[in-house]
Amino acid sequence: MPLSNVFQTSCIQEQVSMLGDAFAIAGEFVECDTINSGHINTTFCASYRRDDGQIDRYIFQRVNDAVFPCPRDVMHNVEKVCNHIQWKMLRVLKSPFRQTLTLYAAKGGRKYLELQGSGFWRCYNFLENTYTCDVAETPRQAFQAAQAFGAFQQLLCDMNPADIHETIPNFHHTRRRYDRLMAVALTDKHNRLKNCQEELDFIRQREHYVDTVLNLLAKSIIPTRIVHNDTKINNVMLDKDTDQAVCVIDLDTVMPGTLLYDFGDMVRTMTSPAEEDDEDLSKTYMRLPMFEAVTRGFYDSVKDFITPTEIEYLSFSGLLITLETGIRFLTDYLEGDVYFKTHRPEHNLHRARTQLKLVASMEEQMQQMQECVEKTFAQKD
Ligand code: GN1
Ligand code: MG
Repeated sequence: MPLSNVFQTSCIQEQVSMLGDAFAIAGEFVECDTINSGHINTTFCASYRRDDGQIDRYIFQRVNDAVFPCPRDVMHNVEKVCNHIQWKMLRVLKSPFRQTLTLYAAKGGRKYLELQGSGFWRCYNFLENTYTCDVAETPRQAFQAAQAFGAFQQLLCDMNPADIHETIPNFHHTRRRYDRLMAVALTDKHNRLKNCQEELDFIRQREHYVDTVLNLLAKSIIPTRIVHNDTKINNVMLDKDTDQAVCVIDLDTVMPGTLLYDFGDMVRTMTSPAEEDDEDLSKTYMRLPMFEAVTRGFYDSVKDFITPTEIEYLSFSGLLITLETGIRFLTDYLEGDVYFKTHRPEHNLHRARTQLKLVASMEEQMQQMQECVEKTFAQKD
């Protein structure tokens, strides 16, 4: 039976087992688990037993083509970035391949498989003895993750921007995100505005933030760089024994942008002790020691190329990206949960609330955050 037919008729275990063959994976399929941490793509970890009994694991992922209108462009970018990083690791850093993602080729040699009616699939190496976390439990984890995202940026700094497609145009265009929320609130198609008027007002009172970084970019006061654009703490694999960062993952949104977007999203996801969707808002706040760890880790990797104006806006970027993410969750809530995967009623509203709580907490501590950045970046070594 052709693979695309299998996908229309069978259970997920059977579907994933068939993928191994399409990606020329050696061995017999054993089992697969769903990985539920991402909000966008569908991800499985599958294991295969080789003839000598050894079990190998692989990551299979279906690219969400509602979010990424052109998955071929996404795959083009991911492949370019993986190749560039592998080349640099080997040629410049002389490091082994553990730190890099490898895409497997599918039938025909492309690094993805297109199945009629079942979308775009890719297969990555599974990084053994690593883990991800949704919340930073120790400053070491935050330091390691921030250092890794900084190093990722350094690795990409000599990539040709013409090699990278803009897979989601205006991804971090905070002004457009804000205007879209206001437009969606006005129509209120799902009659949900009554549940989030307070949140909408909170955002409206912060409209003056939304153009700040866009203006810096437009006037070339800060440089446009190729950045990761989705630097959630769970997009770094950490070593199970040492907590050392091993590899940056989720390369789908690598696009031109600013380093401030990456720093900002780290502050958003590494400083709060609560998960992004925790309904108990008293648990969400900005922890200064974690902010210090993020700042030190990032400093360690970017100190040689970051510009003074970028440094000046680092702490503000935490506030901005957290507000922007709150705006995006609230927009999706009002639109009827069409973008982010949700796992319970009001899930997007709960997510939006944590973001806005975190914004308020950062506003209260902005001066300390700023002092921490200045102190860290004033170092001589
Ligand atoms: C999505 O794919 P994932 O779960 O790492 C989203 C990010 C948001 C994040 C919020 C393509 O990231 O932009 O910041 O959720 N990715 C896309 O948790 O929209
Ligand atoms: Mg992602």
